[in-house]
Amino acid sequence: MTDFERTPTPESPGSGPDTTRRAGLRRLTAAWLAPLAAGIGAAAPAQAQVEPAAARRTVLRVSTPAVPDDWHARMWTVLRQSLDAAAPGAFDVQIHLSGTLFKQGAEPAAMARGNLELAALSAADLARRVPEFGVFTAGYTLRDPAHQQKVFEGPIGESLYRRVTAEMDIVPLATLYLGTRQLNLREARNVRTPEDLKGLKLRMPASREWLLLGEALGATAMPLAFGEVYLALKTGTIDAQDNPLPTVRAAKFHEVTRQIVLTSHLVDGLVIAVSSKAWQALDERGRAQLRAAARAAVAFNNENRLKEEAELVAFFRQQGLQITTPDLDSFRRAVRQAYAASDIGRAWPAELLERIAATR
Ligand code: KDO
Repeated sequence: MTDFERTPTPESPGSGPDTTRRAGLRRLTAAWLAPLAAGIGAAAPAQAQVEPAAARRTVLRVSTPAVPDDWHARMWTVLRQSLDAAAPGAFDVQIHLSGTLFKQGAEPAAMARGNLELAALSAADLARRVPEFGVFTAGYTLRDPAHQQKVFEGPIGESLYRRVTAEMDIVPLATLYLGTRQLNLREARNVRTPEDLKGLKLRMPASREWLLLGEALGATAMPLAFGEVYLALKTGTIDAQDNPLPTVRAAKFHEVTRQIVLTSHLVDGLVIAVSSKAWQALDERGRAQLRAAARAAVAFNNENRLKEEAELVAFFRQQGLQITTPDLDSFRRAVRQAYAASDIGRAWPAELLERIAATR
């Protein structure tokens, strides 16, 4: 499955004087050809029948930095299939992978501007406008995938989703399990405590929340886009990266690294969201269909990811990587202290963290 179909963006061909000239030319050619077409019959009427139906389809553009082989890239095809089955011909889901339409982190702004309809957004993306969402960027907040799903499916998720819609003009539909993030090192080293990561150049996604997490783990955090990580590991620009194991495999980071340290520092998730503009253009039925399709996509992703996550330690060992487990208590302690000392952590309502911890 490779889905790289590109739609015209405002910057790309499709507007401007050149297009106007081309459209004029097309009209002239059509006028010139019309008698001929009428003479031979079929072509012109068939065209006339197709166009109005196509014009009524709801276009949903998806942009994601995910690589084609990762579950949260493949799930978009499940979403498309679910919509096609529920409402044949009603939706046109256009999937752009590997950051080919918008770069990582640019999706919320593109959605608010009306240039993008669907995306899976990180907690760090959402925290920019809804700071409480940042609690999900903090190490060791969520216990495991089941805890994550309970929190997002319950009153906490519901009220945070409402805040996101009010502040960002996007409507969250469901939250997927991205996996549990682990450290992945270019050269093997003995890592027992955060002290052992001192001086290690650890790539993190580019936002202050992500960088805080990298520093809290004891490393020197360096911001870099996901699409640049493979090369940076290969050339030694960075010493390490962190991601869930299924992503390490899908992006082939194991080819350019020698060790995985099972810190399990973040039970990570992404929020599938639609732009408010696209949402408002749908009737009740269309909204229910889209919500159900997002849930089907999440179920597909979660099921496959959990299964694969359980198998990957053996796979990476086979590939020659060292897999080690550090002293997790010392990592938890260091992370807790780092967040307590930072402005970002102090800004989160303590009551929210308590309610998350109390969710069973
Ligand atoms: C990454 O850049 O490390 C990250 O895992 C961060 C996530 O929030 C998400 O953007 C993810 O990349 C992409 O979907 C690529 O898998």
